[in-house]
Amino acid sequence: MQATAAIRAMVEAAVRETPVTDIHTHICPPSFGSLCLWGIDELLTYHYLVAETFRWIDLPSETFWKMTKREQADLIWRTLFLEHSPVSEACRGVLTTLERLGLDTGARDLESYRRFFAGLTAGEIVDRVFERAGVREVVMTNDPFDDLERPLWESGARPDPRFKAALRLDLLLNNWPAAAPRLRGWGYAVEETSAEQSLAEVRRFLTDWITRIDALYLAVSLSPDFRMPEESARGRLIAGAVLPVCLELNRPLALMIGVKRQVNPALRLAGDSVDRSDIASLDYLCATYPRNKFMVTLLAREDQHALCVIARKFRNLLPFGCWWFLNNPSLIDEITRMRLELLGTSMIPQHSDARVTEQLLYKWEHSRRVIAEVLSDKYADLAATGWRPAEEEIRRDVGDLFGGTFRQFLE
Ligand code: FIX
Ligand code: ZN
Repeated sequence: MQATAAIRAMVEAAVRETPVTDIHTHICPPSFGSLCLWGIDELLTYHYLVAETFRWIDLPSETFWKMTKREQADLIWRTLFLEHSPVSEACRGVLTTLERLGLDTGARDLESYRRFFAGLTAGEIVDRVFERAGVREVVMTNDPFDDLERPLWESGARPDPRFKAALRLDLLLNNWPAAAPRLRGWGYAVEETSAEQSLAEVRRFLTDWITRIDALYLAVSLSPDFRMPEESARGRLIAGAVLPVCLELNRPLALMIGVKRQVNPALRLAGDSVDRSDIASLDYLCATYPRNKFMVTLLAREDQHALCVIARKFRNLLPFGCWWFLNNPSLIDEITRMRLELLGTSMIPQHSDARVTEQLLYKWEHSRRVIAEVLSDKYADLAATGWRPAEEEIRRDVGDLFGGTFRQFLE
C-alpha cells in the first residue's frame, strides 16, 4: 500500500504546480484604467473588511464613506489588525498577500507597505501576481450596463489575453424597467412595458455583446426568490432570449443564486446577505433545457448538498466555487469533500471572486492548501483498498479541477 506521505507529497506538488483558470473574478486588466484595482489601500478597503470593521466601530456610515480611501484603510488597519488580531479569513488574506509579495508583516508597518506599492505599476503587479499565484487566466465580470466599462468595449478594447470575458446580465434580468430604456438608447427596439414583446431585440443585444467581448459564458446573480418557470419579465427573458442565444452560440449560463442584495444599504458593496435557493427551479431548467449548459453556484451553505445531488442527475449542470461567505477554509473543506464524494472531479472546486488584483495570491494560496488536504485524504482512501493512484493521474485530476473540466464544459 502506498504510504500516505508519498501520496500527500504527489498531491501537494500537483496542486502547487498546476496553473489555475479562475472562472469568476471582478478584476480587470491595467488597460481598463480605474477598473483595475491594486495596492494596499484597495486591499484594506475590500468590502469584506468594511463589513468586519463596522462590527467594531460606532461611526455613521456616511462619515466613513466621506473619508479618502487612505483614511478608510488606516481605520480598517487600526481596527482589525492592531486593536484586534486579524484572524478572520479576509484579514489573514491581506497578510498572506503581503508575505507572498516579500513584505514583512511582522513589522506591521503600513507606510512601508504603501511605499512598496508606490514603486510599482499596475502591469508589474499583474505580472508578478499571476506568476506567484499560479493563475494562468481569469474570467472577468463584464457588465454592458456599467458606464465606466461599456465605452472601453465600444471603443474596441482588447484586454490582455490572461483576462477572459463573461457577460453579466444582472440589470437586464433583475430590473427590466431600468434596463429597457438603456437598451432603447443603444438602438434596440424593446418595449419597456413588455419583455415578451422585446425578446427578439434582447437576443440581438446578447448576440452583439457576446461577440464584442468574446464572452466565455453569460452570468447572473439571483435572489433567493428566483423561480423557474415564472410569469415575470425575468422568467420570460431567460426562457425567450438568454437560453436560446446561449444554445445558438454554445455558451453556458452561470447562475449565482441566493444573494439578498442590500439588506444593509449603509454598507454599500458590503451590504449584501444570503438566503436559501429554490432547488426545484434548477431541476426544471436542467430537465427542460437539456441542450443548454448551466454553471451553478449557490450562496447558502445549506444548499450545497442538494446542488451536488442535482449535478448527479444532470450532466448539463456544472457546480462551481465556494462563493463569497463560503470562501473560508472550514467551508471549502466541507464542500470540496462533499463534491468529491458525490461527483468525483466533475466539478469546479473554486473560484476567487477577487476584486483587487493581489487577492489572487491569498485566495488561491488558501484554497490550494485546503484542496490539497482533501485530495490527499481521498487518494489515501483509494490506496487503502490497494488502488495505487499514479502521479500522472493525480496531475491529470488536478488539471481537470483547476480548469480542464471548465474548458471541456465550454466545448
Ligand atoms: O454577484 C457577484 O458576482 C458577487 O460575487 C459579488 O456581488 C460580491 O460582492 C463579491 O465580490 C463576493 O465575493
Ligand atoms: Zn462575484
